[in-house]
Amino acid sequence: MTSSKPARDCLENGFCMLPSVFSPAECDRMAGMFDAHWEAIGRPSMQEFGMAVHPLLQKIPDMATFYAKRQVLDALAEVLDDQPRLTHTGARVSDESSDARIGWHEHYSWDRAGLASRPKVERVLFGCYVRGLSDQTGPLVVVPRKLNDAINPCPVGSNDHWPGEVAVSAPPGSVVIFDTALWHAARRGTSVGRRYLWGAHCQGVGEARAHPEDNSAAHPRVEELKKADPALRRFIDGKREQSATGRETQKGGRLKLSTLLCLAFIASMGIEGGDRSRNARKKEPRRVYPSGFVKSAMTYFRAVALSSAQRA
Ligand SMILES: O=C(O)CCC(=O)C(=O)O
Repeated sequence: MTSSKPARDCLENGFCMLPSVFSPAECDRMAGMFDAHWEAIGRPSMQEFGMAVHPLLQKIPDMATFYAKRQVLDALAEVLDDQPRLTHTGARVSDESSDARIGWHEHYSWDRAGLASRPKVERVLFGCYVRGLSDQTGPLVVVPRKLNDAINPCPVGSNDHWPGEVAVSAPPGSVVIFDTALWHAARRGTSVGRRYLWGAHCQGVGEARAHPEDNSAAHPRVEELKKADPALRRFIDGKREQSATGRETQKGGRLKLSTLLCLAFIASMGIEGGDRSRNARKKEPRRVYPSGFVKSAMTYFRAVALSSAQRA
């Protein structure tokens, strides 16, 4: 189990916030894609729920360019304690004419009896709040929970204040990751304008259970983008990254530096080249360290780079 802040926050509170993951220019591009989609489908009313876009990657496939953001993938890997796999994509665009609130709900859907003993968060949602979260833009509201807490019934009306609730605030372009077991709601903002939320559900590659909200990202344009971005391909296809030694890597597919150095050092014992005859050894004693170590480390890193390039 990891001690990164996102993972600790999710274990302790059921959610974490990654501030300003996306730049203002990226946020404007996202908003532009949603505005263009709204035009293309005949300018639907934003009343009640707003414009729901599900599955997002089938409706606006170019949004896939934002899904394999390194910082988000790393945090997901820490929270899930496994390499993340994309299982659902969706979005909601709302404005001042939409409902004042989305009522309390959670997305757990699996056997609740297992919550008390589960060793980790098995499935999360992540949402990117393009214009941020505040009273003005409309906050996400959550009831913090610990990993092994039960999901108790909502003690208040769906749109009522829940004692202990927390309104999450975040700057534009931030991402909130939260446990599917977290009770949450959302409020309309006090300002005029569109509130853009897009995101996903994710599980670890090792978590095979189906979920009623799973949806597909299959689309020819997404296939093209996957070819151009191996991280996106791994995220959508849920394939573990292979290391240069052919072994599956864990979490976000990254090998730890300490592991690489150890392997390189062990390899250095057998890679010393040159003339090893008795005479040659007499003339110039064999130097195993550091030259052999450096050489084999370079060989190993070259193999890692080559294997990454081949996979790409
Ligand atoms: O609009 C929001 O901030 C909440 C979204 C939500 O309830 C959900 O993604 O399940």
